[in-house]
This record gives sequence, C-alpha cells and structure tokens, in this order.
Amino acid sequence: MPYEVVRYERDPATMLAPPSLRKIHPLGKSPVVTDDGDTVAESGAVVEYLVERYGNGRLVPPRGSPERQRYTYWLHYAEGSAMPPLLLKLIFDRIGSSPSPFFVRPIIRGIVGKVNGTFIRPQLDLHLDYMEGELAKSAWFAGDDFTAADIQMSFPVEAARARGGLDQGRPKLWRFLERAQQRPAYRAALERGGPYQLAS
Ligand SMILES: N[C@@H](CCC(=O)N[C@@H](CS)C(=O)NCC(=O)O)C(=O)O
Repeated sequence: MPYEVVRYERDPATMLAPPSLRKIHPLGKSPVVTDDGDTVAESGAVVEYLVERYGNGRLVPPRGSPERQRYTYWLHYAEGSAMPPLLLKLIFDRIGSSPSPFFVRPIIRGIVGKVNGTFIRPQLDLHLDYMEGELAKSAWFAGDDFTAADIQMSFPVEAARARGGLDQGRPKLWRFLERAQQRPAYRAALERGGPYQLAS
C-alpha cells in the first residue's frame, strides 16, 4: 500500500515525543496510523487494523486454527509482557548513569544494582528463555508461516538485543530477528522510514 511517513523527533533531554504528536493522538506516542480519517494508536491495534483492512487473508492464520490462537497470544505478549522489563532496564540503567551529587551516588547505584539483580535481570532471562523455547516448536512464533505477530514480536526481540542481553547464546531468537529483518518487506520499510537506533 502507498503510505507517507511523518517523523516526530524525541526531545534529546527527556527522550519524550514532541507535544505536536498529541494533536494526532492524546497520548502523543508512536506509532500512530492515520488512514481514511481514522487514527489508530497502539502498535498491536495498528497491526490488527492493517491486516484486517488490507491483508486479504495474508499474515494471519485462519480463524479457529491453533495457529490463530498463538498469533493472538504473541500479538498481545509483545507489548503486554515482553516490553515492560525491557523498559524498566532502560529506565534503571539511565538512573544509574545520570549525574548526581557524589554523596548520593553510591546509594543510587546500590538501589539500581539491587533492582537489576533481583528483579529486572531474572525477569529478562525468564522471558528470553521462554521465547527461545517457543521458537524451538516452529519456524515463527505462531507456527511455520510468518505472520503479523512476528512483526509485532520483532520489536521486543530487537530491544532485547540492544539492551536486554540477547546474544547468540540464544540462537533461535537471534536468528528469528535476522530472518525477520532479511525479509524484503522489512528492508523496503527501512529504506522508506530511514535508519533508526533503539535506545540502549
Ligand atoms: N504500547 C505502546 C507503546 C507506545 C510507546 O511508548 N511509544 C514510544 C516509542 S517506542 C514513544 O512514543 N515514546 C515517546 C513518549 O512517550 O513521549 C505501543 O505498542 O504502541
């Protein structure tokens, strides 16, 4: 489908989107799609909208199939379960490295280290091991065919590679990302949208 990309640059200090994005959607977060007068926010909802409206049955397993159930699960899991510990990692790493008066620095580092060690790292490992195990069952998350759930899952897996400790020690997950990003459609989108870098 033809489309236009509108870029909103983050404020480099706060890392938040500019207020102008709130004119498109009250939360002012990306991604947002505007199509035919409708504005759709929340990446999972955007994916479902595009698949339903323009997919013609592609990128989604047939209704009622076991693959469809898995598809729905991964579509929600990506933002609902995989992203929260990755976001916490980003925030706590930033807190740990941001400037602070020297006398409170050891306390801040101590708290960050404790939260990372007792909660964030174990949660990330739990999720990464789980995803690695699931990819041993089929070529893609919902089954042997690539679906829109893999598109949605590619973001947390990419974030896990950037900041969550995903390396080649989890070969199936590592290869999942490589395979997803080698697809001509991904390359075309990247060419269109331009290079990007995930915060780490
Ligand atoms: N759960 C939402 C997350 C949206 C979100 O937080 N987007 C980030 C970019 S990945 C954002 O817009 N951050 C800027 C801000 O919060 O101002 C989704 O899946 O769309």
